[in-house]
Amino acid sequence: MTQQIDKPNPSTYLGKGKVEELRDEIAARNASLIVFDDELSPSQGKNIEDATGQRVMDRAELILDIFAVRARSSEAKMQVELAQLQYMLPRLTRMWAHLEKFRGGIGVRGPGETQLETDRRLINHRIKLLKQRLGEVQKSREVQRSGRREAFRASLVGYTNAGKSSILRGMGHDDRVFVEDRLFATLDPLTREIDLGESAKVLLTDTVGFIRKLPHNLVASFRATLEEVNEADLLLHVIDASHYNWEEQRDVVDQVLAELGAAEKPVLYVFSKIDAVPEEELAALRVRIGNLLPNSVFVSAMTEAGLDPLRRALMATARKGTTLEELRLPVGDGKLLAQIYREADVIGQTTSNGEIVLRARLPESVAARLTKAGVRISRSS
Ligand SMILES: Nc1nc2c(ncn2[C@@H]2O[C@H](COP(=O)(O)OP(=O)(O)OP(=O)(O)O)[C@@H](O)[C@H]2O)c(=O)[nH]1
Ligand SMILES: [Mg+2]
Repeated sequence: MTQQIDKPNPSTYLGKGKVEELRDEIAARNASLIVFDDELSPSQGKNIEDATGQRVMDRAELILDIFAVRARSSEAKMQVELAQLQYMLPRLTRMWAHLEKFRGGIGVRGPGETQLETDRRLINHRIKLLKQRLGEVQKSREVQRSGRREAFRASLVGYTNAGKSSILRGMGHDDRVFVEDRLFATLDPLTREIDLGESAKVLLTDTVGFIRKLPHNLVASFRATLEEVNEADLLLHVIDASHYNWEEQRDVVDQVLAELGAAEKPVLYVFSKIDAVPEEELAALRVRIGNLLPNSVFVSAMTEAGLDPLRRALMATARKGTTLEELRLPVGDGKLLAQIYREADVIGQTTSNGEIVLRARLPESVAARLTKAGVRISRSS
């Protein structure tokens, strides 16, 4: 059911006549649940329930429900529970009414003020506890993260179902990455080390998908997870090129990124699922995007080669900020030599005057560490 209206009615969202229409519709269809594709205020939800006699769910509650079903890790579960409790708090009176109805008592009185107060206190207590625990999880993750600070990091972000996990799966050759044709298949961030070849590596992180009108509680409680985004050197904004509405989806993602304080991050736009776009359309899209968003690549996760443009772009970016150096170390220090090959992009190796001389690309941080380990480094011409 839709309605043209200047602005939603503050007490019933729909206009008065529409509410009556809705009531008739419910009776005619014998419906037991009403879902609104928008967020309702607590009183709007209650008033519509009172007027129709049926359970009302708004967009936020529905999204929270889906999240609750998908949550796997204890962190994701805590984040969802926190968001659900925050959603519930101002709606407690109504939630109680459902409970009473469910028990089926005739003339059962409401819980009364004192019971409501108790519940409110309990919920507030639980919210505090969850926030505390999530804070601890976040701290331990920061410790983990500091261990991999040296590496070049990229985060996959984008609208839900855009193909983020498929890209991680394809790039990492890892079938354990969960992919499914459903909303919010991924809730927990997942990081894989991706070998780009020529000893260039990137830490690629998959994140929860965004959606239009994402409930605010949810954004807030997933902030810790999405901090991965703020840690990244580069954001890979995945856009489903086969979706008729990809432009709006892109705007939504940009908005959420701005809310997360990540609007200034370098972004590479990754147009995905191009195998599902008709050829002429794709050609036109490439031309248009080439002018609009020059820093973009077109990929498909369906074939190995389909991801090559992304590999090349990542390689180029990973190389920026690295310089070509000449490295000298004593012949025979196999351990040090192995470390160099592991951490730098070695281009050539010779021996001169009892020393191994390497030409290699490496970031400052690695150069500093190798110098400490006994390698002599000078800028190569
Ligand atoms: N045709 C085609 N389908 C794809 C491609 N990449 C992903 N898909 C399909 O799109 C759906 C969503 O893919 P996911 O990788 O799970 O998407 P996601 O962005 O991780 O989704 P969420 O985790 O829910 O946010 C799945 O059914 C995939 O099989 C592609 O390159 N081509
Ligand atoms: Mg996913």
